[in-house]
Amino acid sequence: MTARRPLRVAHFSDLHYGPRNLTEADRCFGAAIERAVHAGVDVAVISGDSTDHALDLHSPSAVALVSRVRWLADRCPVLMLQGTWSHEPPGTLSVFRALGGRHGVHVADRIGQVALTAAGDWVASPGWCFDALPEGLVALFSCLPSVNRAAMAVVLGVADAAAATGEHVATLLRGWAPSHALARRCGLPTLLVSHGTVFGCITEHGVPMAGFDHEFTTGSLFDAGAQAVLLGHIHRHQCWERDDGGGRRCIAYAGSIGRFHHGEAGDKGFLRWQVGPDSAACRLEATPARRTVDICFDGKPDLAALRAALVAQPVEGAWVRLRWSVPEEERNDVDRAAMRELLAGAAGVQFEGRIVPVVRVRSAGIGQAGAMRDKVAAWAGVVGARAEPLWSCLDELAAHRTQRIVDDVLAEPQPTEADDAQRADGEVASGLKTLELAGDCLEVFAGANA
Ligand SMILES: [Mn+2]
Repeated sequence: MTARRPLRVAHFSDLHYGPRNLTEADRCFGAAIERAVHAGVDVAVISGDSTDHALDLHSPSAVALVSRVRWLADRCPVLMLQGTWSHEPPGTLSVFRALGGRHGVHVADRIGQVALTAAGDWVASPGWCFDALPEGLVALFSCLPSVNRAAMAVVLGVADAAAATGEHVATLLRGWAPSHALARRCGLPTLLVSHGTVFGCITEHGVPMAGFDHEFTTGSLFDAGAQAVLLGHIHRHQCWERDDGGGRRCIAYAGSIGRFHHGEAGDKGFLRWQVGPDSAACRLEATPARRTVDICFDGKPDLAALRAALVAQPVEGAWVRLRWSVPEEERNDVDRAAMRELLAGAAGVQFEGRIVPVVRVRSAGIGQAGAMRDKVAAWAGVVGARAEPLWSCLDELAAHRTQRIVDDVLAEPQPTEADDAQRADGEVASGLKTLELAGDCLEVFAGANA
């Protein structure tokens, strides 16, 4: 490796190994590292969230991830950065220090710098920054693991931690600038590796992140003075460039290695970087991430419309999410079996039905009424109904067993068509109203007796 040509870096991120993602993560990461090695990269960086959550050592996900990283370490030096603490609980990455391999794996789980030597070894700074650059280095890496929000809250207080985090991070990044400038003067590529949110970035679901508690701004990252900024955390690839006299500099999220959720836009992959002392450029290399398809219905899913949609966009081998929203009374009319049959060629099908609940008027004051008769009157007042017909129902409920009432109602002569015709519309409406009232009244009654 010579320092003359740009350093070739493979940048992987957000692998999220875990039982739920194993197939997708391992297919994509496996393809990515093979491609990176085939392209002859000098060094590999994994910028956080290698795991999705704490993994047992005997889990297939742990075995698969360890095997892949070992395979990589046999071919080039590897730098692994600590990601979000809930995804990688403290200590998760320690096992990779003992992995062995032809090259070392540097685990960056604290703030610090690390030099890559011509022999492909890692030399870590004792503190947060090198006092003097070590001998024989070919590239300088500054590492800021995911900021531990809980630790920040302990140190700064809960109220101040969120907003103050960005300021502390900016101070640290500026603190690294002199060492980056020194390395650049020595003709060395400088790289900053971190994991967090850049103000104004766009998530994989198209949401702009514009809160005031994000770790970074593009300004604070460029102020670190590194030529390349390799980021993890946001699962969508995106980059920012600047050329302000120090040559082209670039900040980039690699994005997640695979497509782990429905609705994620854009290609998935890893980044191939070329970083020189005064230049940086990256390019996304796509991984064989799974294809997802969203089909949405405003109301009840329409099978004819679904058939038409599948002709327009075949879902063979894709992961399909079908969404609908129906009023509560139509919830049982959705034919899931028929839809499943139409989607038989898909690799996976996820149904997301939203039930729009029936909104009931709360009867204010009903709780204060003592007697059941008063409760019914209060309720009738709120909904504008006549209470009198219900009082006779109440009396009957108090006097007779339910079955007896039902039997009596069924024994009554059914109205003839002539009777029906005689009824005024208003009476029908009032009858319906009374039935509704009776239903609610029974609920109240049952509640009172419970
Ligand atoms: Mn992640």
